[in-house]
Amino acid sequence: MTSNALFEPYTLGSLTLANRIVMAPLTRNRAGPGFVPGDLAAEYYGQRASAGLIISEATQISRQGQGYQDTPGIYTQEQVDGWRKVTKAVHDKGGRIFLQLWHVGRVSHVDLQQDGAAPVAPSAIRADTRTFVNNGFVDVSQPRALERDELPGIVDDFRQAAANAIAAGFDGVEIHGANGYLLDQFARDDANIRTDDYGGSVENRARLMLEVAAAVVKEIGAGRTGIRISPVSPANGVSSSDPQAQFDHIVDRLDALGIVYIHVVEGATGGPRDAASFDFGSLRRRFKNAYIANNGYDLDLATSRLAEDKADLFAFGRPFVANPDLVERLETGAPLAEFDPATLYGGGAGGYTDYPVMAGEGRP
Ligand code: 8OZ
Repeated sequence: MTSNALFEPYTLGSLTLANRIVMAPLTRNRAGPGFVPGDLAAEYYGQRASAGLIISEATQISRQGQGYQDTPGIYTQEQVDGWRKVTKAVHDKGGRIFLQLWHVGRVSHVDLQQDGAAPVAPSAIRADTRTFVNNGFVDVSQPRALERDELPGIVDDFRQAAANAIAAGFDGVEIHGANGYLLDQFARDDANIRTDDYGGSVENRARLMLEVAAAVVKEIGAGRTGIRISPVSPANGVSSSDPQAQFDHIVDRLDALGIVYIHVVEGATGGPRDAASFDFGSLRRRFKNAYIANNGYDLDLATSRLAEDKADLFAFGRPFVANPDLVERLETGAPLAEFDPATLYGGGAGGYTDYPVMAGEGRP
């Protein structure tokens, strides 16, 4: 085997990662009552601990921030205790894990909200997307626009969630600023038509995301704070007229905050990498800490992009579903297993913890 720097250790802030392969956040809809991650989640993440870094599934910071059935939270003591089992399982196997902090904004449904309330959004514009609720896919509900005086409370929910994540034993947090959820909704000028200081200009539309990042940094430290962005992804029905200017600005400000990584979905989430013309190199050049690249990477693309210094770390999502030992398979050139789409969202151990590692000498 020729040596490949992808499989060598990487220093992320004060952490040493065993390799440059990151497990991307994957929504699996298997939280128990109270939106608490259970023992199966600990087993699932523990099985995948050979990733250099695991980023957890998106995890709501509040009841209001939930948009899908059976996704886990990080706003109650029971949830913190559930996540502690997950972080222990990963750490016991020498892995590292960040928690992804999530507020879905308008990508929600009244049946998931307290007392059937409307989901919240920058503006009262319904997203052209669907969510998973009551065991089926349905159109999202009509949202209401957040009042300006509600925004500090949302920033504080992110801050508290970050503190809770550290209490649960996570190595850090990733702010979900991608895929058409609340912070991305604020950034995009088709979802945000506010006339106050959180809408309009590039600076105003970035304000909520940057306030959240600053609050999380203040709470847990820049070395434990990352963020995910998807500048040109149409995921969950967002688009914008000026993504380059918007995200160049955001990344400049994130760099000034000193956060430890930006995790960039290049292209359309889970779809074409060349969905729109956008200079991702511009984000890379603006940001001194780690750049995690995501979207449609395979071994060859990650290897060549690393050699070209286009990214530091590479996040693989769907391949981790059916390949708990993905790092070893990539390193040895072993074939990858395909996952069963029927068991991706919801259910129990089937299609979750029962994908085997490669058969071979010395393995069970
Ligand atoms: C797939 C299904 C539900 C949610 C994302 C959190 O796109 C998600 C998600 C993905 O970031």
